[in-house]
Amino acid sequence: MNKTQIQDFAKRISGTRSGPANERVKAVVDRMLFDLFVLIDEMDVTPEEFWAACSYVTELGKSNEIGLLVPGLGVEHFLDLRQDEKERAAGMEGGTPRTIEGPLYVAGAPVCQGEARLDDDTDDGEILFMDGRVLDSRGNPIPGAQVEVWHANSRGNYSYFDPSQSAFNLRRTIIADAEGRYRFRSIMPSGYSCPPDGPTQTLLTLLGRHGHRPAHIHFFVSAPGYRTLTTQINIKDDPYVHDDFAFATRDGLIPDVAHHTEPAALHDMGVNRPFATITFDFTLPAAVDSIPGTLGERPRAAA
Ligand code: MBD
Ligand code: FE
Repeated sequence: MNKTQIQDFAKRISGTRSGPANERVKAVVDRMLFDLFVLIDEMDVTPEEFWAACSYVTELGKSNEIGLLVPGLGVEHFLDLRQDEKERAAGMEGGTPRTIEGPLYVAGAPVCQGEARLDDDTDDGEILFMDGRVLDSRGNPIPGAQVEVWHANSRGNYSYFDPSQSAFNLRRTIIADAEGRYRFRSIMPSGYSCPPDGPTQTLLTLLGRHGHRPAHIHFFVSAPGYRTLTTQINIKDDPYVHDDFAFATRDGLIPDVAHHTEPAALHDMGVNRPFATITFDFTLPAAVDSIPGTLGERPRAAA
C-alpha cells in the first residue's frame, strides 16, 4: 500500500473521539496502530497469520504466561537498559547492576533479623550458605538494609507457583545487622525452564530458541535514602550462565561458588553433607530526587 493511505487511515482512527480521553494511552495506541499497519503491510501479513497471532495472545493470557514471554523476548531486560540510562543521565553512580525481577516474586515472605534459613528441610539439593553486606557507594555498611531473597528449588520450581512446596519455601526478607551483614542457609537452586507445552515455549521453538535460565537467586535490596535494587546472582557452574533465555545475566552478578566436602568444614557449619558457599556484597547508590527510589509498581503475587 502507499504510505499516505496508511497514514490517512491511522489519522482517522486517532482523530476519532466523542468524549474525554486519556492522552497518554491515546498517544501510545495511536502510534502502536500505525506501526502495526506498516508492519502488516511491509511484511505482507496474511489474515490467517494475523488471526493466528490473536489466538496466540489469547492463549498466552489464559495460561498466565505474559510475564514469562516478556523476559523471553528480551523486553524486560530492555526496560532495565533504559532505566540504567536514565540513572546515568541523572548522575546516579555505581552500585550493583540491576537485572530483571521476572514473574515469580511473591510479596509477604517472613521477615528475619540478620540471618535466615530459606528451605523447609525437604529438599535434598546441595546445602548453600550465602552471606555478604549491603554497602553504600563509598563502601560503608548500611545497617538495617532489607534483603528480600527468593529462588527455585533443586528442580527449578518456585514455591506458591509450585503448590507441592510449603508456603514461602525459599523466600525470606532478611534485615541486615548493624554491620550491614545478611546471611542465609538454603539449598542450591536449579535453573528454570519454561513449561514445555506452554505458549511461551511454543513461540521460542518457532524462533529456534530454548527456554532455559541458569540457576539464579533473586533479590530486592532496599534502605531509606537509597535506590531500591532489583537483581539476581547467577550460579557460575551452570551451563546456561551465558545463555539465559531471559537475557538477565550481567557482568558483576556471577560470584564464585566454593564447594566444601572436608569433614572439619561440615562439622564447623553443623551439617552432615557437602555444602556450597557464596559471598556477595550489594552496593546501593544514594537516591536522587529525579529517579523513583522505590520498587516500581507492577502486578505481583501476594500470599
Ligand atoms: C524465572 O525464574 C525467572 O527469574 C524469569 C525471569 C523468568 C522465568 C522464570
Ligand atoms: Fe527466577
